[in-house]
Amino acid sequence: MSIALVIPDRDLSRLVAELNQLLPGVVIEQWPDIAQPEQIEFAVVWKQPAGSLASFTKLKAIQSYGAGVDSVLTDPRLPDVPVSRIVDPGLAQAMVRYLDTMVSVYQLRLDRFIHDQPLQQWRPKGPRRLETITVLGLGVLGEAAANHFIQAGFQVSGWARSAKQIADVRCFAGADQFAEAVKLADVVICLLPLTAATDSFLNEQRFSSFKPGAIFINVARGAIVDERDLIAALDTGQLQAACLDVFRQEPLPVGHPFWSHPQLTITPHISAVTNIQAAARQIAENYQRSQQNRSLLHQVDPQKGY
Ligand code: NDP
Ligand code: OXD
Repeated sequence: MSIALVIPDRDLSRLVAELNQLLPGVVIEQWPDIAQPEQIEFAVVWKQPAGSLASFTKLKAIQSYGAGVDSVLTDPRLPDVPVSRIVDPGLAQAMVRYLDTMVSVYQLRLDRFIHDQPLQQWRPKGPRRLETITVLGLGVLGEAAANHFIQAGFQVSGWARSAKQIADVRCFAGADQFAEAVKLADVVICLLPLTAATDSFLNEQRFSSFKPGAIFINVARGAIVDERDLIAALDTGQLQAACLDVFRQEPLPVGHPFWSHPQLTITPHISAVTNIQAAARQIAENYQRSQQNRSLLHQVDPQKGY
């Protein structure tokens, strides 16, 4: 009856303390210091090294320590057990707050004024007119974002794999309807999962479907975007600006062209950070469910990749 935390390079003391309280008597071990791998029945993982779960021969379930599972499912030696992810209203709230803030930043042209400050340039200009928003991905986070921007008075479209009905949101589905979904948007927000189908999906061809001069915000995964094509779209003015919270390689390497691009605003993957208490409650619940051979909360479909 042991849980392994396979979450490298993080201080896990608060998570361990929460889990000890919620699951008294259950042994919590931290990878790589796993005394008896054959006793591990439940693994909590985030960017686990490939093959690190392979020695857990009694594993019943895997819990991602985040909302995304891309880094979990790409492990070629992942045990064949159910995988679940964190779904937390607090996480959605944090994401909506970040997106709302960034849209205000662009409305007020703060991106330009912050850029002008070290140059000592005084270039006043009125707010940008941003009226239409398209959200790519209408899952837990995308739907929360779409609903928020409807309430805030924007015209909102959304795009997902399957058809959706969300009050006041123009919903589009499937690759055939992508261009239609984005063509009128002043701001396009990416909240897609990273899967085989979305890897490098936002490339030159897709950016060319955007409204000329659109603003792009990526809070999903860096690898959904073709980096060179994004820079080219900024350089030609097809995109007037972009905000990136996520990157193909994190931390974003020193010297990467994104750091110094004047039309880019960068944040270090902080738009919606996993809340330790909320995550611990879901981990405890799913651990108990796995012990009782019940289905897990927020289980993902490995075939779809999310
Ligand atoms: P969900 O799984 O709830 O939703 C995913 C959405 O994307 C669904 O609407 C799905 O369509 C759609 N989708 C998936 N594949 C495709 C495709 N090929 N074409 C069109 N639409 C597609 O995910 P969440 O909303 O919870 O999270 C989204 C992502 O946000 C996570 O995967 C994670 O990578 C990222 N994230 C980033 C954080 C950060 O701090 N930056 C924090 C948390 C999450 P359908 O509904 O039809 O299945
Ligand atoms: C997540 C993330 O997927 O933090 O939860 O990116």
